[in-house]
Amino acid sequence: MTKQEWPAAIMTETEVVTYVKEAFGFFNKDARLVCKEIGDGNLNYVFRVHDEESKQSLIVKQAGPVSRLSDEFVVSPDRNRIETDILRLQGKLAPGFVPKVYHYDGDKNCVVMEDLSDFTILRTALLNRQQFPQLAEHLSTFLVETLVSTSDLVLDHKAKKELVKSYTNPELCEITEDLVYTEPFFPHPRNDVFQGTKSFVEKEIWGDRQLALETAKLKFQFLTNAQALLHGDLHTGSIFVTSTETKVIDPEFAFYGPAGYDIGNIIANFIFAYTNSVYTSEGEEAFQHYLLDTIETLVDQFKKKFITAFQEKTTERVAHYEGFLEHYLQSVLEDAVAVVGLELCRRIIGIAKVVDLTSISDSQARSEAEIACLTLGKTFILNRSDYQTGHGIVEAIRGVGSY
Ligand code: SR1
Ligand code: MG
Repeated sequence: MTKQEWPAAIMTETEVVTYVKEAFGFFNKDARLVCKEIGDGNLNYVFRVHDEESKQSLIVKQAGPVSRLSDEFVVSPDRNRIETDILRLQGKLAPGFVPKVYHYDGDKNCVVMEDLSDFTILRTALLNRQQFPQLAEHLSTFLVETLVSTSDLVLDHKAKKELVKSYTNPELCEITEDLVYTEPFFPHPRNDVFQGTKSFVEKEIWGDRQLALETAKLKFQFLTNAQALLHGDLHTGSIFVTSTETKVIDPEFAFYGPAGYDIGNIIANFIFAYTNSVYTSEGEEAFQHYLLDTIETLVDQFKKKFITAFQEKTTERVAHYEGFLEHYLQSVLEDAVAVVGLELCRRIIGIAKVVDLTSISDSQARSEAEIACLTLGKTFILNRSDYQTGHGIVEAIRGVGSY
């Protein structure tokens, strides 16, 4: 399907009100509804609709034929069907960790879901130095429950292949293949490097042939290893939090890929929050300690829960052979560490930035912060098999720059 053939009609706020009243029927016909477009992501339109009287509310998320970031990215609105299906599946595998889905409309390419406006986006909360003591527990549970139960360890292999078909997501995968695995590692025209960071990137990233080779190996791993059903874009902007709850949103990049991808992605984004604190503020040691502790606990709890889930849920006979569990877990962690490195590099060199770094207003501090992340990213890509514990990963972070 070409860009021109896709239905492009993004609803106006007024049309969304009519839609939820008439087509979907969640509110009373005479309810006084207020609608506001609140999307701040790179791809979709997100409308919050609320009834001023009853205080009931919901979210309508609509997919257009191109990304909001740039119409260079032509992306199938089928991502909305994938998002709906995976939210329903994750709601069963990891109850309480995703928003409820009320309705999916394949003609309008929209999904209607629970409004989480009592929650805060984790990236914003961390930039405001808020702490969430249960975050690592919650995220390690979510990761293990969604990754192990969708893998060949647990599922009948024919049933799993049906899921692989259903979650084939070529356009969204192509974005990741390009923006995460390819463009950042050579002088691609779409890259956008901060002036003070440029000479480091030219010499230490683009000039390093061993690094290029390792990214090629990792790209082929991403292209070919249909290991588990991934969220596919699990950064701190895809997580909503309160002091007691964690909800994972926005799984439109979902597909069958290497299980380490989601784990590595979230760790890298914790490192961006940590970097923001180190390079913009004095006297935030307690907050920085919290973030490093969250990374360490996330990795170690993931390992612990993974071992339990593997032992309790694995149905594949040969996976019980002595040594296989250790082999499997080690390779997942190796992939995760590599993805930490890729994500650290691509958010600095590539087109899709993170506010944790772009908001550092002092130019020298920003360059130093970015170079620290790139140095760490390179280490994690090149030496990915050396980090098998939360402590090891945190020690590597502490060993770089002003960290
Ligand atoms: C064109 S989309 C750019 C980035 O935003 C998404 O959240 C993904 O991370 C993607 O790489
Ligand atoms: Mg998103």
